[in-house]
Amino acid sequence: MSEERAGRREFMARAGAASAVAGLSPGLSGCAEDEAPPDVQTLELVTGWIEKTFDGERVRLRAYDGQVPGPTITTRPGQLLEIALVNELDDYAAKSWTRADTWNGDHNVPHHLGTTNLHVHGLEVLPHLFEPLGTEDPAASMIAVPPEGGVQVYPFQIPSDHPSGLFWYHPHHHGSTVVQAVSGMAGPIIVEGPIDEVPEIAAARDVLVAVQDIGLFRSDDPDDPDAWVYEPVQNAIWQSLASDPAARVTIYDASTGMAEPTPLNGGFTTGDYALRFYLVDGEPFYREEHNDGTTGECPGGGMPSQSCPVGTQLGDGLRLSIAPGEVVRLRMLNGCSDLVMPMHLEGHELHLIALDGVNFTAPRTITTQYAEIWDGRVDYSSAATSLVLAPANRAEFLVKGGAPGTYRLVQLAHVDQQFMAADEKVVATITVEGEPMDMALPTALPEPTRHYPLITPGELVDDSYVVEFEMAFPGVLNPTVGLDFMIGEQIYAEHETTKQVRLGTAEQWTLRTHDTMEGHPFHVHVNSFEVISIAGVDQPPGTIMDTIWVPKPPTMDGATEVVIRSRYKQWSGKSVYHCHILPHEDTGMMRNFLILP
Ligand SMILES: [Cu+2]
Repeated sequence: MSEERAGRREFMARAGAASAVAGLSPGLSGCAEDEAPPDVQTLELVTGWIEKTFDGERVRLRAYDGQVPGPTITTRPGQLLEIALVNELDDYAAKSWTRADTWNGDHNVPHHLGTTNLHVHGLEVLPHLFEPLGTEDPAASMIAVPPEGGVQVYPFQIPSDHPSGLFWYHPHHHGSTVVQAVSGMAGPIIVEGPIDEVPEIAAARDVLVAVQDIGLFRSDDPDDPDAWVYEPVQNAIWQSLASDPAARVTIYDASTGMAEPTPLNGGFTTGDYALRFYLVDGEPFYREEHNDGTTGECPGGGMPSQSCPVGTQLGDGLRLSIAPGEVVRLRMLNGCSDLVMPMHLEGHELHLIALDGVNFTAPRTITTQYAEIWDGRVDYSSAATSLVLAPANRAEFLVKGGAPGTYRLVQLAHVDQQFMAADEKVVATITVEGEPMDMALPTALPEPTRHYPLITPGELVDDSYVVEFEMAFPGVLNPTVGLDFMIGEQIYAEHETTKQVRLGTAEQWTLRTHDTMEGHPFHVHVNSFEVISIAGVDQPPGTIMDTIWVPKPPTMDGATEVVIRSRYKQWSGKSVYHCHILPHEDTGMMRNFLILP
């Protein structure tokens, strides 16, 4: 153990003691003597670089605790989950590059790529993006844990009525979120609780299906030119549509106002990489590379033909063997930076029990249908024909083994739903084999009490707020990035807060795409929402999510709307909502809002 490490352990011990004495956990301080001792879990997450080999390529990744995905954190309602985030990323010291001197100071341009923080996505805990934790100051700054040893302790009090299900964690420092997340920094969180005690669920094998993408370019390090890494020099932009390979990577020059060509291999990208791997539970199952701009054709014809990702399936994805009649519980995370995943399971019904960690009161049985190209429909009722997981969505579903055979869990191909067309990918392969079993499916599930009773129209104090996603090309507000990703025709302003809500009230918001050529996934922190309707299609009561795909408008000047309702239940403070396509978020598609006590 290094001295530095020992110092940290000491710090952790002190942090634990401090929380007990100084009341870092206000929810626990009033315990009567005859009550059970406080339930506290203290853990450390350490960020740092690791190296792996994917499909014969040597890749350098950013990781939590040396793992991709990061370690699964298991917690439960009522627990004080104290996480010390220790940042051991480097100070972005790529050997051949200068760093901060190329940053123009605009926070909607990728910057401070070694600085990080932590977001526990979907957990209904105190607002934790701005400092100090839970601050109600509308002008508060975002938590920025510096590289090379910065530490931030997060005392997350898990509410006693917190839903039990699958959540996840990832970095959320504006300007470095996508670079870190698409390098490997993401991990699952499982909240245990009432859903696990349903006998049919307790009897089922629990299988994690965590999907991530890893975006890469050839290293510019002269000492390590064969490695793949995502290390864009600040302001170096990957010109994915440039037909001249020599002009692929440019750096914006404020003196000329032009993006000037560079000899660099990689720059910041709003979605496409020289090489990308898709991982399931850390193993690559799909490889995507750019053609060279002179050969090859773009799959699906969704993009100009000179430059596009061309993909190859690697193996069968996650392999799962189940018996005929056996029930397994799959928990799937779409942790990808930008890919919407419409899912189809061959030969089997999906018995959907939860979305985004909040279970329904009864399973919804969905018969997904194969399509060569997904039709773009998003529906979470039993009439759905695919299970759509936007970036950041989770779905928990039961599968009961049918006739012996091999069945694929497929992400359907799509064209024109997003900026890039997406090929079909096999995420998992289920082999039904062996001695038959006779396991039952549940018919009723425990009510997730935190969200019940559901919000009634009479409870709404505001039903007119609109969140509108727009894009502009070329970028006017963000010329360095070259594209404007906006909400309400503005890009992100860290110190401004325009929307306020009040604890104890509920609101209905309309999410809308307009002036954009793709769909955008809306995510809001602190309180999950009930989805009322998607593109005019009513959703079943109790469809509680924290992220929802807002499909693209039918025409650029048309609009598609999603209607949601949220109750501001427990935590006040400054928080955010944003697009969960991470390159969009990092370059401006985010807004602050304030939950007033
Ligand atoms: Cu977006």
